[in-house]
Amino acid sequence: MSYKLVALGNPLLDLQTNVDAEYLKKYDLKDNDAILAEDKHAPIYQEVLGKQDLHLLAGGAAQNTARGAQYILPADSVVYFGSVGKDVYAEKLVEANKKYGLRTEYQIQDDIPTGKCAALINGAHRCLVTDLGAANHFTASHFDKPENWKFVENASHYYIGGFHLTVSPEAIVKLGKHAAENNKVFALNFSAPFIAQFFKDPLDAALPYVDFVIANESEAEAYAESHKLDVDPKDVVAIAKEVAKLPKINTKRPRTVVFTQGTQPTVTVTYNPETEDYEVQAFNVRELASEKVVDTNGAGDAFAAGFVAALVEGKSTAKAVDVGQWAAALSIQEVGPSFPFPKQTY
Ligand code: 26A
Repeated sequence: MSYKLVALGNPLLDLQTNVDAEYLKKYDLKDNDAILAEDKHAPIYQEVLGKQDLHLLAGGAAQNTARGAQYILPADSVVYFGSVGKDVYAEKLVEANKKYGLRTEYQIQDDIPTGKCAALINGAHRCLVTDLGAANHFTASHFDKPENWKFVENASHYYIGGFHLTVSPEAIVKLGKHAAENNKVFALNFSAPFIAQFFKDPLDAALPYVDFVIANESEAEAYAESHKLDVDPKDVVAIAKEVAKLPKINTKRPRTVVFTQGTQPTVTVTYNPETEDYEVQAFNVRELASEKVVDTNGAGDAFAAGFVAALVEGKSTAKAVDVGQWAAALSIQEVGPSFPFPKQTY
């Protein structure tokens, strides 16, 4: 059966360019962050368009993951939902997705431009400043269209970018309910520290549906702080245990929490509510010579792509982490959230 994986997120075009520390400071930006643009950031988009080293790349965190999962899986495996405008930016996204064979079922906004993300690269770090544009106007009603809901019903796995919690928590819960009621696999990425900090309520409302949480160490820390967990905010295993044991609607599946930590080991924690036991595992990342690293924009999305693709293939959590780490290593050797062609296989 085709289109086993349905992904939902904010489709964005990445405007990627190199900047120095001074540029980030001028706009009050951290060197490794992902934020929604405020008015004071508006000039950035004009400035980057004038830069010699500008790359226009298909972005949007969950869209990157969807493209990456389709890169790994057989043809016609992944369908992605989100909202775009009617403009050249959307055409660029369609073109990139076509190259990977990713099917998109966009909700199209007539009068709102496609979202964009200034991906400001500073050495090994990347700061992402997003103007959501049309992506902010996605509505759960898109799934009321029978042709779209058919994809949802047909799929076995769902992947949600946590960034979409700022847009349509209703759409996320709609998919989560369907997954839980039909014992299908539902995965959510925390996406960025600001989601746990400022979108705590929609995040908490989505978590009961989630079988797999995927996040990095700074998102884990933000979760621990915003939820006032009584743990060391640097202790990813302790935080993963807290998240893994949160109430769950589909009791036929345990919850697994996966925390990546850059070049430090990836940690997974699975909670078994019957025995009240935790299975804790740690997996070293693949070593990559520093001169091979082109940029880390999209590394986390690529990890999620490999992880979720392996789940779709019915692989174990351990194998899924391995495929995730393989995909991340591939992607950081490319400019932006991309994979190499001709295609590589793991
Ligand atoms: C709501 N926000 C801030 C966002 C994003 C986002 N994708 C969805 N929503 N901010 C940055 N990104 C994307 O993250 C990718 C790297 O992980 C960027 O477009 C970039 O491709």
